[in-house]
Amino acid sequence: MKKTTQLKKMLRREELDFLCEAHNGLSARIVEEAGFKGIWASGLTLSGSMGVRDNNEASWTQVLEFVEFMSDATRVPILLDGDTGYGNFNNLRRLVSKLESRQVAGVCIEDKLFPKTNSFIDGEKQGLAEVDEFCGKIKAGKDTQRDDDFVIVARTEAMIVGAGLKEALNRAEAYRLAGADAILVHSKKRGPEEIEAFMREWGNRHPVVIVPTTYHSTPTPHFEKLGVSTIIWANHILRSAISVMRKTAEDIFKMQSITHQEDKIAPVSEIFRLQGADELQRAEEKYLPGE
Ligand code: SPV
Ligand code: MG
Repeated sequence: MKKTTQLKKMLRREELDFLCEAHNGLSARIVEEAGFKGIWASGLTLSGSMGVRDNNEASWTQVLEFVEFMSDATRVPILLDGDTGYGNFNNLRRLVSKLESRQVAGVCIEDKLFPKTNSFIDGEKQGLAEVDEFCGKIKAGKDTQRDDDFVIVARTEAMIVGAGLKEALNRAEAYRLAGADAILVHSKKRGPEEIEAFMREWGNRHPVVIVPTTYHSTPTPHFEKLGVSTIIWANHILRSAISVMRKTAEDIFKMQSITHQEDKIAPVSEIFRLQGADELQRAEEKYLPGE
């Protein structure tokens, strides 16, 4: 099944599904091998892994290059966190074409202003896009895609900026009518109250995606009962890598030796396996002239 179709079906299914964050080809492959049926190419962790801020400091073509490596490395669909679409409707049109050509299954765009700031940094100070302008962007994206199953998720930041439930619902409905395949509603509360309130009013009008980074202690089945379609675990692969990389670097620095690391870290052969080195060996035997 095409990656786009897989993602679209995942969003439309009654059952709860999950996307897990990855930020390069290697982490994407690890997430796929763990069993995830889809990948979130997170703006926060893509930028973080590049060593820059989540403020559109990396250009959209740099993001595209990373997500292309991720797409090449995996068979499950990738939903790119496309921030605001990196500009207006026209920038989004070009992004959609380029993502399709790289077999990226969908893009999520949020109703903030370019250049955006991460939702967990001074959320209240951030401005929202005009509803009509954002709806035009969604429509332009949908009109551009050549594959009917390419997915555009519209994300509202209404509750992040403190504009409230009513604004979030109005925006979500406008984005649904504009043609979005799903609505991502974001909250930075420590508990699930905003999501609960949203889901109660929204019903099952259209698939809803959530990102429970701050309200992580709510048991997952609760969200299924609320009717949430898909949960994104948005940043945990990079965060776990940071912890282990730091510990390893500090230990090696202190010990001036690597010998005590050997049983704690992946063997070199695991890098080769994840890179698919064996396929190249077979291809060399087939295509290179013999001795
Ligand atoms: C991301 O993973 O980049 C997201 C989710 O957009 S959040 O960081 O919560 O804004
Ligand atoms: Mg993001």
